[in-house]
Amino acid sequence: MSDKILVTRAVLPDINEYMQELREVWDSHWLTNMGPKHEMFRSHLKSYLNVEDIELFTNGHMALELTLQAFNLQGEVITTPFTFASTTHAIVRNGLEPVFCDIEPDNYTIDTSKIEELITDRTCAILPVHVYGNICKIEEIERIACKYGLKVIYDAAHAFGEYYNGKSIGSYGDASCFSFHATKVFNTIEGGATCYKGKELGSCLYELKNFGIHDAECVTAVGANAKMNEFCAAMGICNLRHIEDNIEKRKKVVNRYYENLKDIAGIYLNDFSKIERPNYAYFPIVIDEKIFGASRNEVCDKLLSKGIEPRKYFYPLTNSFSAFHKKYDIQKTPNALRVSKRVLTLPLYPDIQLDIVDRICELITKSVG
Ligand code: T4K
Repeated sequence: MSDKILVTRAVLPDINEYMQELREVWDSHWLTNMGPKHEMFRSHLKSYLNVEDIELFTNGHMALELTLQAFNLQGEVITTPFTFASTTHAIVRNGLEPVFCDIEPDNYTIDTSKIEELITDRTCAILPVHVYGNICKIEEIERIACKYGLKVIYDAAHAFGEYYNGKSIGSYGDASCFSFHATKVFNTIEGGATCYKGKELGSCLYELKNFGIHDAECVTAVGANAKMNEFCAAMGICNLRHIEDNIEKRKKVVNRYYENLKDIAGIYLNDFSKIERPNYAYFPIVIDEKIFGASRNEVCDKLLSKGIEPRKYFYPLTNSFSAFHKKYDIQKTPNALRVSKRVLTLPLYPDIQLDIVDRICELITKSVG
């Protein structure tokens, strides 16, 4: 498409490997509606993620939206605004009210010390986000949820394959939702999944992604069409074979960024050492203009002028979206506001050349003055 270095680059298997899977799809003429590739991928994924059960969806957003629907919630959901539009939209599209909690200043996940003050008699759930693969304070969230009888649905879109306390990240909460979008550590072109426990919830998720159809003559819910098709499932089967290799390559890129940027005053790096099995999904830097000497926007513009496209994930905050007509006070989430104005996510994908990483870091350093 261009010689630009973009924030990420979709990971693809060898085309022949994918063609081999597609040949079977061609032979079967079965393209979607939970076909053989869907079932095979689901089974491989369940064992890779080491979770009790899993349901596939057409994308990560529908996994979130339909999982919320499956719990039949009403009222308020405590969440964070430092995330992709999807998290907040999934709440609002279910007729629920997002209540925005601030984030931790250092790992950008929900600040659990501020959750309880937001709980009202209308609170029904907490929807925390493992931003950039940084794991939320799970024990504290569980303690609060248990005390107030709340559901916990994790947005684990960035946390594919990660672990916490020896357990798969997908096994926490009432459910955890992943994204397999083209831009993610692991992709199925478009795709997503919900990890859950219990047959009843499983049947509900299965039906909700297929219009709420229970059987040919019985429709029990107003569901959506959110089924993963066979082409996406086939991509998942292929990409899953190479996931460890790709994460290892990402690690090398992250290490190189670290070597180059770790001692620069005013640039704060994500602490991957705190993650049990990091997937190196994103490389965010937070720039303090007063100390570093140039602002996030100046650094971004400098890189853009040289054909490098970092992204401001996640700016603006979701609670400031014009879609909500100033309904939410962004001053109530000051850490989120501060980070969103200072964060820049640098290019990261398995095959990015290390000399390009060096060049990006050099340009960042030279942004000053
Ligand atoms: N929750 C969270 C916390 C999320 O971050 C997301 C998605 C979701 C939920 C919802 O999951 P999904 O429904 O999307 O499965 C991208 C992704 O589209 C989105 O999946 C992701 N988060 C978000 C953080 O980033 P954009 O609007 O920035 O994408 P775009 O098209 O600008 O692409 C970014 C870069 O990726 C491009 O510069 C180049 C590269 N790219 C992109 C595409 C589409 C490729 O290399 N190949 C491609 O096919 O949202």
